Amino acid sequence: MLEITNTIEKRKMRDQVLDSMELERERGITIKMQPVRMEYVFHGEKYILNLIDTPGHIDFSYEVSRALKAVEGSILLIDGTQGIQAQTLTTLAMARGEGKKDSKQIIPCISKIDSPLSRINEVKEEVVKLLECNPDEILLVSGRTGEGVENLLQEVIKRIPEPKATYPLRRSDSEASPNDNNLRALVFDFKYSNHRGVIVFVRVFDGKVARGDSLIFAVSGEKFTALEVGTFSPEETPGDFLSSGETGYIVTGIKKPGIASVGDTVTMFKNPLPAFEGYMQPMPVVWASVFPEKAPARHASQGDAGGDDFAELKLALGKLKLSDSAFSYEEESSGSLGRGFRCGFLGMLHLEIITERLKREFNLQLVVTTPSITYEVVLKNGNLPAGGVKIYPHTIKNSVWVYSPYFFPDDGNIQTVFEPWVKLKIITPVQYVGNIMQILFDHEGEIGQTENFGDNRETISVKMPLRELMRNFFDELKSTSSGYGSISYEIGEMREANVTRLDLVIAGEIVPAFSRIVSKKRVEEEAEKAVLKLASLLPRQMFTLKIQGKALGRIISSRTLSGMKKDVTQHMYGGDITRKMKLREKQKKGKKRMKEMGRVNIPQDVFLRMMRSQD
Ligand SMILES: Nc1nc2c(ncn2[C@@H]2O[C@H](COP(=O)(O)OP(=O)(O)OP(=O)(O)O)[C@@H](O)[C@H]2O)c(=O)[nH]1
Ligand SMILES: [Mg+2]
Repeated sequence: MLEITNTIEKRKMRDQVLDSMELERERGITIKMQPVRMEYVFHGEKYILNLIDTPGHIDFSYEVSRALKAVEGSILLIDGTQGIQAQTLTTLAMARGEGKKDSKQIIPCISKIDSPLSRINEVKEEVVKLLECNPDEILLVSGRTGEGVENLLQEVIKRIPEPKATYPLRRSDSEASPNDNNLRALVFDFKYSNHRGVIVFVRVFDGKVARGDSLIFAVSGEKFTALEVGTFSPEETPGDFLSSGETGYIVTGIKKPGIASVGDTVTMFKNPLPAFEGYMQPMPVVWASVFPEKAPARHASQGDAGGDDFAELKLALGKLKLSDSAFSYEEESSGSLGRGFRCGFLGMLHLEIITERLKREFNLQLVVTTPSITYEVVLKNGNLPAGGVKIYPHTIKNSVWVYSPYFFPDDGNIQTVFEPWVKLKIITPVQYVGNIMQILFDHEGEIGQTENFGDNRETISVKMPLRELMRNFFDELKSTSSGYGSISYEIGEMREANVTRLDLVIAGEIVPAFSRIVSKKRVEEEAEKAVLKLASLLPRQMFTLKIQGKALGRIISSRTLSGMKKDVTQHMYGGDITRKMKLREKQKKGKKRMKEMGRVNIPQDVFLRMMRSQD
């Protein structure tokens, strides 16, 4: 389990993930769950264990929640050199199925016991405190030396109940024809293969499924034939059938996107049974727009802006979506950047990984806009923004959900704005608590409980606007705590927000990609910072250029970039001063015309650098 640290480490992390994906073997941070089936003989009996490895990083906790529905219990692995991290608390809450009836067995386990840096006894104390368990229940393992692993497998067999069918069986088997097998399998993940279409990863709860069976998705209603069934050992290994209690895959041959979805239930076409409850669709937390870098030619024929690059990007996004069900996107068009896509991500690491995959795997040159979040805006009148909003039923009257800063309504049309808050857990060594309190204060944090957490560490519960969390909070926390603080968060309630749209204006024109939502309290500071940054990045033009920050209906920050001086009089030695002046006058006029007619050409690099770390 790892946490976001500073920017360099973040980049390293992203690269680790991508490298391991390229190698097709997991060596870096896990971002996708990985099912594995293994056999184990214990006291002369053969057991089949269906295991799923899950990611530890907060952005991918959705994977954990999905995997949990497919299993009977879980192993909570705690790094013996790190102890309990903030993320452990979130994962644990999920594994316990908080608020649900069927809480499942959890086996606490301390790993890396071979390492001289392990603090086994202290970590044990933390675990006892957290789980309110007996110290003897905690297992010790090393993935490196293999110590304790056999014991762990045996404890899984002893402590985790064996899978049971969930659907009531027919009164007598004789009543059943070969076709009405009570199959119910939960789709907890899927992937896409060019040749074989969608391959769904399933946990079979009831009945069994064999190759050639005629099946149907209970929710989407799509019928298909099982072209192949098999298990993960850990590679996909074809078999004759999958039966109740097993985890495996079904090759569907379906090539249309949007049909297979996680949480759907696979059942027999001839004997369809009710669907499982399914999963909540994860809400994107971070939004950013992605455009092909080759901006459309200025006067490109209408409707063809972006050309082939756009089509390629569209294809690439479709493919990514087929291996990442939590990723979402839709088409949008922006004046200066042409046609692109508004994409929703589960967090910043998710965003970085998707955009990097687009570049590396699909060889696309992209412009990615500054990430932003969703606001719910209650309008004064019914005048809807021109785009970039969603209207959901059953929400506040006259309200729209804005997920594109450029479309955030003008202040005059806003009654109230609501924004998402996050519930934050921080675990830190006690000596950093003072400094952390200061940055919490700077980020509008509402400090709740603080609790001593054994071994001179402290847990702090905080509520904070998501907007503030995104304002470099992770990096700041990591640096004030010398890297020892860890954070985990979940999205909480919507609260009223005091925010406004800040536009950047270049030569009198708003550049939509640079618009952002900022706290009204910080609007001046933010405007000044953005204008200065843009001024430092923009190449000098032939003419004088104004860069302005505009918010609350007025210009609040402004810089002028002087034009490049090309001395038109240079070739004239001495001579008549009035002739020189005449020439300069002429040049001035020419520049004015350029300014009026010519649009400022913003190099793509400037977009990228403006986006990179807002601070
Ligand atoms: N000394 C020692 N190092 C280990 C052990 N297990 C894992 N490591 C190292 O710890 C690092 C992280 O291991 P992973 O298995 O990727 O950890 P993880 O919990 O799966 O991480 P996420 O997938 O990001 O949640 C790697 O560099 C491993 O080589 C162990 O038992 N002992
Ligand atoms: Mg892992």
